[in-house]
Amino acid sequence: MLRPQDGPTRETKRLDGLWAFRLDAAGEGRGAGWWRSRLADAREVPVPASYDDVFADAEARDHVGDAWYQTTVRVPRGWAGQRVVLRFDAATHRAVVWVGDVEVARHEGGYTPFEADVTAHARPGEAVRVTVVVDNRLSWDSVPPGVVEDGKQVYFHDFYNYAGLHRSVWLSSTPHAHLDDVTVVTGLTGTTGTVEYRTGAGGAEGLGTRAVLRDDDGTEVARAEGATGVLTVADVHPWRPGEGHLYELELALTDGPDVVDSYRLPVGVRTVEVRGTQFLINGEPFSFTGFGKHEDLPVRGKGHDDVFLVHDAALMAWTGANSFRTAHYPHAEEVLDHADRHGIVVISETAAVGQNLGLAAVALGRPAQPTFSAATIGEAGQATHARALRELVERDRNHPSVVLWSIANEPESDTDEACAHFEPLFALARELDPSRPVGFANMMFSPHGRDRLHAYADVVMLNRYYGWYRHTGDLAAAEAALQAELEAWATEGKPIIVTEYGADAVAGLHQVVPMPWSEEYQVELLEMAHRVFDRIDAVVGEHVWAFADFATGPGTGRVDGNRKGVFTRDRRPKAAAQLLRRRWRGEDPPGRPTVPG
Ligand code: BDP
Repeated sequence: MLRPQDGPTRETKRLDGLWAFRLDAAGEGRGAGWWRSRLADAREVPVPASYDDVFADAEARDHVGDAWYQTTVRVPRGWAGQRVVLRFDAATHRAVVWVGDVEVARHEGGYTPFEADVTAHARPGEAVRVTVVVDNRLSWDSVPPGVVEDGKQVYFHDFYNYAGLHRSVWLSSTPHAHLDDVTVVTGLTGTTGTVEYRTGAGGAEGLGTRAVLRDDDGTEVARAEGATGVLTVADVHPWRPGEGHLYELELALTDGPDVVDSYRLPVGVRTVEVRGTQFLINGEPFSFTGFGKHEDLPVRGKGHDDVFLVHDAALMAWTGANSFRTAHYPHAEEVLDHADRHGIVVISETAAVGQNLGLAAVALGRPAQPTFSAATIGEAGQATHARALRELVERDRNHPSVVLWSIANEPESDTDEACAHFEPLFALARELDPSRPVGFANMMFSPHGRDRLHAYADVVMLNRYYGWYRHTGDLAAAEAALQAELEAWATEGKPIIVTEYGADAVAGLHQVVPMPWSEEYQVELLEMAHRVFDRIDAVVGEHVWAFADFATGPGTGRVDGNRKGVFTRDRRPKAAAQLLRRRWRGEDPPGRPTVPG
């Protein structure tokens, strides 16, 4: 699947804006055929956005089940004779789509795109009705998992279950003979770069394929013929952290001298490799500094927003962060495009979070249940996880910013059943993308000596809360415990990235003698962790949890959401932001905020 784009042979029309909307907690719409006519009793909802917080009522906020979206779009007249495609960048968590009266698509998984060829149902020059039903329920078979009990959605992860059309919706045209897939893998040998490309096409029998690579000033640097090939770039300008140099690969389907279809893909030439305890980018050791980051905003929920895309990147740059993890699901593709252009390094994660009922028993008081079993996450849940991983890799594999796949966040990782669930997923990730390392974020209950999944991973990724959930308020004990555990992990001979560490802090709560929840305690906890990281060579990454405060479900440990943000939910810095800037940029605040790139 290729993303919609405007070019000599393709056009796009974004369907964002206000759509008609109706909640359907009783689940009547599917039986009654609500897509067959104008949605009755509808209110307006913005797309893209979560619907949960925009209406200021509990009905939307606590909704469980179907929600209906509808709009009308006029198919451009100029698209006559073209193939017309309808695409959703995300519909959380699953959707069915109709054009007019006809079902055109069904998709499971809230954070990856899907599309339908709607040529037969969308006549150029005419208006068509597009109806979508989005279901926010989580089950044992979904990723992430959950259960509906007494009409209430229960889930085992620590962020609000926002739902809706979170990203753009597109109508687009392509020629009937069209490129429909491209994969690039890049290499570096000395000053020479290589771009290995593989294309797929539909209805293109008898047509040729041409690949032309241009530098950012438009100069052609390499060209090849064929659906697959290798382009060689002398004196290559690599993509590297902090400098997102991109070439442009123009692919064309050709009929003799004529171009039938053409598609452009930005390409960063870089390599990623794990060697011993080092994480190498372009053969050079790389240390991750940055955050675990949610897509989470007041009112918008998980709706993508370019304002905060740019603003959050500016704030991360202000702290000196060079990277972030897309916790705990694939983020909007615009975020990765931006990271590509600005040399921001990304760990890309599936939405497999909360696959840990041992943790749920302790943290949420859930009954003890096996996580991976026929009655809980079984074969169907495993198949959904595999599909989510496949869709993530297929979506993100051409982004130079993405250097590491995270298969899951804090799953159960110390049982035979966990091994049986995960071993095939690690194999799948490697089969889909042999060019990137693979890992998962391990949780504290599975320390070194107990965890078994790290054996499959290239990188040890640890979420550790010494000084917060353990040794609360006792940073001396926390320091000794963190040191001992990291030393044990270092014996594995793999790079260690601490993918989460941190403390809640309510902005404005200050204490001379720091206690948990104050800004000072958050600073002291981070300083403690940094002392430990600096003593252990195998630690090649520190991602503070979290970039900003974010919404969660209700809980006695949450004050209007999770407060482990270094920034508040409205992006004001806590004292910890200043500390990170000093550590990561070596500069004393206050300084001038800088926009990356
Ligand atoms: C970790 C999770 C993260 C939570 C965090 C916390 O990976 O999603 O928000 O802890 O408790 O367990 O703040």
